[in-house]
Amino acid sequence: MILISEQDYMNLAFEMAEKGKYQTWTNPLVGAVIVKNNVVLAKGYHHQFGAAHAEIDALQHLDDLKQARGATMYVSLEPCSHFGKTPPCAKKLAEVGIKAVVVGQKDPNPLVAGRGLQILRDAGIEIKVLNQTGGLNVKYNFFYQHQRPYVNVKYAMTLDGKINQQANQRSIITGKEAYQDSQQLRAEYQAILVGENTLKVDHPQLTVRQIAVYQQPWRMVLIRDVDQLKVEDYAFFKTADPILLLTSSVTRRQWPNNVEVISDRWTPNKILTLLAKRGIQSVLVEGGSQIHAEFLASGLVDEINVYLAPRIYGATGLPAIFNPTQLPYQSNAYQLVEKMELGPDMKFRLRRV
Ligand code: AOF
Ligand code: ZN
Repeated sequence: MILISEQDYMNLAFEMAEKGKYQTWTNPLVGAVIVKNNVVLAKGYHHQFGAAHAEIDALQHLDDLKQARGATMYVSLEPCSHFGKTPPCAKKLAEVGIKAVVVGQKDPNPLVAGRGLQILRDAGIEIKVLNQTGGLNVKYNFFYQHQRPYVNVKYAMTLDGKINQQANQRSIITGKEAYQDSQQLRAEYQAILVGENTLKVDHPQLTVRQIAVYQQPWRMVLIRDVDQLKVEDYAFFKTADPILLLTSSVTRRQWPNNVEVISDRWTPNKILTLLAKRGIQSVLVEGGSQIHAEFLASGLVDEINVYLAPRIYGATGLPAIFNPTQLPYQSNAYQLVEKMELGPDMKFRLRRV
C-alpha cells in the first residue's frame, strides 16, 4: 500500500503505538513515524515502561541521524518536555533538525501539557495537532482529566442473575473463552479490587496468567479484620506481586514485603483517592455483589462488563448486585458499546454515557 495522506501516516503511528500494549504500565502507548518526500524513513514506538520514548525509538531506526534534518515526524502523542526516566523528546527533535511535527493528541500529563509543543514552536518547528487519540490510552487520558482512576465493574452471572450456586461456595459460571477474555481484561488494568467474601470463597489469585504483562496489577482486598486471615490458606499470598489490604481494623501482624495494609473507613471514593495518589490510572472491581453495589451506588463506575452464562442457579444462588435497594435508578446511565459471543457465553460491555 502506498501511504500518502497525513491521516495514513498518523494511522501508522497509532498502529506502531499498539505494539507496546501491556508493556507500558502507567505510561501511554505512543507511536512515531518519520517521513521525508513521502517516504517513510523510520518507525518507532514506546516499547516498555522506562524505555526510550517513541520519538527516540523512531530516530534510532533511521539509517543515519542526518536523515532527520528536514523530515516530518508523525507522533501519536505530544512529545515530552520533561526529564523523567528519559530526557525531553521535544528538545531532541529540534536538535536533530526535524522540520515539522504532526501530533495525534496533546499530552494531558501536567508534566508536559502543552510544554512539549511550546519547545517545538520556539525552535521554529511547524506543528499541527490533529486532536485524535486513535482509540489509544483511554484510561491514561481519563486519569489526567478526572484525577482519579477509571473504574470497571466486572462480573459473570447466570440467566437468572446469580453469581454463585450457593453462598460460600465457589462456582465456575462461564466457559474457557470467557476465562480468556477476562484474563485479557485484567491485563488492561493496573489494580484489581475484590471484597473479603470473594477472597474467602473463590480463593482467586487475581493475577494475569495468559499474557506477558510488564507488571502484574496491584491486587487489592477490602477486608474487615485483617489479622484473622489465615494467610497460609491462600495461594493469593504465595506470589510476590504487590498486594494492598484495605481494612477497617488495625494490624498487629508482621506482613511480607509485598503486602501493604492500610486502615481507614473505606468508601469507593476513598479507595479511588488513594489509588490516584499512587498514580494508579485504572481499577477492575471483580466483586462480589456487595462491592459492586457500593461502587454503583457511589456513581463512580465508568464501565460495566458482564459475562452472561446460559445456566440457571435458582433460589440458592447469590444475586449479582446485592442490596439493589441502595441503587439509584440507572437505566440511562450506561450505554452498550460492545456485545460479544464467547463460546456458550455472552459478554456485554457498557460505558457511562
Ligand atoms: C513521549 N513519548 O513514547 C512516551 C511519552 O518517565 P518517562 O521519562 O518515561 O516519562 C513518562 C511520561 O512521558 C508519560 O507520562 C508521558 O507524559 C510521556 N510519555 N512521551 O513523548 C513516549 N511514552
Ligand atoms: Zn518523550
